[in-house]
Amino acid sequence: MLQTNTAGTSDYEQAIAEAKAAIIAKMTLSVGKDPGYATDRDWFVATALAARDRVTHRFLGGKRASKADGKKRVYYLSLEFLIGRQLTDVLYNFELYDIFRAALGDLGVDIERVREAEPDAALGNGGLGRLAACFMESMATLGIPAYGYGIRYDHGLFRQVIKDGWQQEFPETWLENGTPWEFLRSDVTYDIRFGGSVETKTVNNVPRFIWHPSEVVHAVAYDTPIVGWRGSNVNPLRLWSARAADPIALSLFNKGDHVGALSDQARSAAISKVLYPSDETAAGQELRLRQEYFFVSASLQDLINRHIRIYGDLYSLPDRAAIQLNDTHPAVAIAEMMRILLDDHNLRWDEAWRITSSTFSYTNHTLLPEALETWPLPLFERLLPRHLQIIYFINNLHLEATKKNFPNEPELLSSVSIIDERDGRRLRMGQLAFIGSHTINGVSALHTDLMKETTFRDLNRVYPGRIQNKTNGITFRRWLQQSNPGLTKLLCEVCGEEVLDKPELIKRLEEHADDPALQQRIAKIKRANKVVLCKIVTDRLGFRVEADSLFDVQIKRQHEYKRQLLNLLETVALYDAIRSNPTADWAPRVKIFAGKAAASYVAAKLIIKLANDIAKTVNNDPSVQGKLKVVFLPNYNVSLAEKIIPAADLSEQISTAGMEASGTGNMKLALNGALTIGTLDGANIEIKDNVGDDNIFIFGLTAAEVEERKRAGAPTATDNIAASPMLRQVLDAIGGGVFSPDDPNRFKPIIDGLRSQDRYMLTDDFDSYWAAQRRVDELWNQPEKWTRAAIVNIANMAWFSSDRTIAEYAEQIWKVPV
Ligand code: 26W
Repeated sequence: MLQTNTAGTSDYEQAIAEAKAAIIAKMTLSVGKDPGYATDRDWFVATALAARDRVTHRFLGGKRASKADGKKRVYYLSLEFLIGRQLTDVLYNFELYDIFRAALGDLGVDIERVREAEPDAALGNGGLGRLAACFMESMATLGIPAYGYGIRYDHGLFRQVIKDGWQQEFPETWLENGTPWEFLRSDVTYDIRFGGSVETKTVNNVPRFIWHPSEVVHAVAYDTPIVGWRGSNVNPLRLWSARAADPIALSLFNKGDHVGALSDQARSAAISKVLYPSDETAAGQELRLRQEYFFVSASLQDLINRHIRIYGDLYSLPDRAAIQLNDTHPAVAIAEMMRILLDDHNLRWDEAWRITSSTFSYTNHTLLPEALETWPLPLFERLLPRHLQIIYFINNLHLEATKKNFPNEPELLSSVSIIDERDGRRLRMGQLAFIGSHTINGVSALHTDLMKETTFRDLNRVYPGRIQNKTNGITFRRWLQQSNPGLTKLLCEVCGEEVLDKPELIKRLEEHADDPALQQRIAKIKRANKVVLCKIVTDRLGFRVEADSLFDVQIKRQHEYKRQLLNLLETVALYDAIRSNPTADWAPRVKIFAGKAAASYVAAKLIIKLANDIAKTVNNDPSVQGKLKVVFLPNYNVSLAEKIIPAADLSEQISTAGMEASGTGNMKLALNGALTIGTLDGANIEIKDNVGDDNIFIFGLTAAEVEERKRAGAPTATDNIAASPMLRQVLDAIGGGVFSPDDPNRFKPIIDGLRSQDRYMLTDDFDSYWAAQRRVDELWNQPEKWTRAAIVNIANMAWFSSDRTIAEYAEQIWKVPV
C-alpha cells in the first residue's frame, strides 16, 4: 500500500516530484542550460548527476563501514572493464527507474532517448572485460568490499563501420564530453617509474638493491561507483589515468622550446590513451607492457597504503586483502609486490614471498598458444630492470625446489621455468602468475580440466591442488531484468517477486512449461523483443526482416576458432538447398551476425567481408524471399547486445571443441529463452547439463576427439570434403566467386585455407552441424514444442548467475564471508 503524506500526495508522487526537481536543478546549475534548450545529451547528464547524488551517499557510507569493521577486501585487477552504459544500471539497481522515467516523462522527455544518449564505456574487448564488469556488480550485490582496478582509457574499443562490406576502424571517443559517473581523485596520485638501472650495495652484510629509474609518470585515480542490486552496497571501480610528472618541462619551456616542452606530456599520457584492441593475440609491444606495469604499480601502492593506514604493517596483508589477477595481463604484480616488500619495506625474502603468494590468485581465460603472454627479456629488462632481477630469483628458487622434488625428470625444468629458452629468451607470464598465486582457476569445467592436461600440466604436478574451477556467470540484473523487462515481469508473476533476489526460483517456471497460456505469453514477449530488433535492422541497414522468422544469432568477437565461417558455410548450403527445393518445409530464418575483428587480423576481416557479400546476394534474391535473410549488424557492443539477446531464438556457440574457455554470451542468450546450437565446448557443456539434452542442439567432435584427430592426422580436410558433396558445392561456390562477382578470387584464401590446413576443423564438423540445423528447423515448425524448450532453458539457467560464481570465489579462493 502506498503511504499518503500530510500534503495529501503519495510517497510515489513525492518521489517523482523530488526526482524532477533534482534533474532540473542539475540541468540549470551543473549543465548550465535552460531545460527548454536542452539536448538529449544534456538530459542524460542532468539525470545521471541527479542519480549519482543518491549513489554517493551510499558510496561514502559503504567505505566508512568496511573500514570500521576491518573486513577483508577483494582487489580485482583487470586491464579491461567492459561496463557499457550505466544510467539504467544505476537507476534500476537503486529501484529508481520507474520514478525517474515518470519524472522525465512529466518534463516531456522520453527516458529511452536519454538512455541512448549515454556513450558505451567500451573499456574492454570481449568476454574477459565483460566478465570483470559482471563480477563488480555481483560483488557489490553480495556486499563484498571490493575495488576494481584498471585503466581509464581515453579511447575504448574502436568503433566498427562496415563500408562496402569491409570492416573499418574509427577511434572511439566516450570521454569526449566527459562522463558524469566518475569522481576525479587528484589527491590519489602515485609515481610510476620505468627504466634506468639497479645499484647493488651491501649494508651490514646484507645485499640491498637500489633502483634508479630514468622516467617517472603519474597515475591519477578516477572512481566510478558500482551499485549492487537494491542499492545494497556500492564499490569503487578505480581507473588510473596517466599524466606527465613534469607536465611542461619548465626548463625547456623557459628556453622557448614550447613544443619540445610538451613532448614528455604526450609520451606519458600515451599510456592511458587507448585500449589494445587485440583479443586472443599477445602483441608483445612496449606500450602494452608499460600499461600493464603502470596500472599494477598504482594499484599496489594504493592498496598497500590503505592497508598500512588501517593495520600498521604488511604482515597481515593476506588476512585483509585478496588480489585477483584477471588473466596474466596484471601478472607483473607478483614482482612488484615483492619489490615493494623487499626494497621499500626491508622485509626478508621468505617473509615477502609468504605474503605475496598467499595474497594473489590468478584466473586463466584462454589456452590458445597465441594468447599466452610472453615478453622478450631485453624489452622487459630495459623497462623494469629491478623486476627482472626479482623474477630471476623467484625462478631460481622454484627450479631448485622442482629439481629436488623431481630429481629424475630434468626435462620438467624447461617446461615449468618462467624463462622460455626457445625463440629468443622470453618471460612467460602464465608461469609467473601460477607460481606466485595460491590458487589458479579456469572458467568452465572443461577448460579447467584442459588446463590441468595441457598448458599447466607440469606446473600442476609441481604444485598439486592449486587449480580450481570457477565456471563463469553473468549478472541477471543487466542481462535479464534490464534488457528483458517483459520476461522479468512474467517471471515475477509466475515465480513470485522474490525471483529478483533468488534466481533459483526461476525453476518454478518449468512447472508451467506445458501450459499453452504460458507458452503463448512467452512467445508474445519474444516477438515483441524481435519487433524492436527489426526496427534496429531497418534503421541501420535499410532493409526489413520479418519478426516471425527464426532469429538465428551469432554475436561475439570475430575469431577463427569461434567459427563464424562454419555458420556462413551452412548459410550458403541452406541458400542453395532452398533454391533447389523451394517448397520444402524450411524454417524461415534471419541469420544475424555481429562482432568486431582485431584491426590487424586479416583472416577475420575477410570473413566479415564474406558475411556481408553473402548477405548482399541472399537478401537481393527474390527466390528466397521470406525464407532466408542475412544480417551483419555493425559495431557490436554491450548496448547492441542488450537489444539482440532478448530477441534471439537460436544461439550459435559453435567453436572448435576445446578452444572456447567458457563463453558468457551463451549464458545470456539461454537465459533469455534462445535455444543453443553448439559444440561440447566451454560452458556449453554445463548449459546442456542444466537444460537437458532435449532442449539444446549439440553437434560436432568433442574436445577429446579433436585432440585425437590432430594427433592421428587423419582424416584430412581433403577426405572430409570428398565425403561431403554439399560442403564441396559450398566451397566451390564461394571460391568460384558466386558471392564476389566483382572480384571472383576474393575468398580464395579462405577456401584454400580450409582445403589445405583447416586448423579449426570446420570440414570435420560441417555435416553434423548441417544435421543439427535441420533438427532446429523441425522443432521450429512445432511452435509449442519450441516454446516449451525455450521455457525449460530459462527455468534452468539460475546457476549461471555471477552471484553464484562470485560466492564461490569468495568462499573458496578469497576466503571472505558472503
Ligand atoms: C594479450 C592479448 C589477449 C587479450 C585478451 C589475450 C587474451 C585475451 C582474453 C583472454 C580474451 C578473452 O576475452 N577471453 C574470454 O574470456 C571469457 C571470460 O572468461 C571467456 O568466456 C571466453 O571463452 C574467453 O575467450
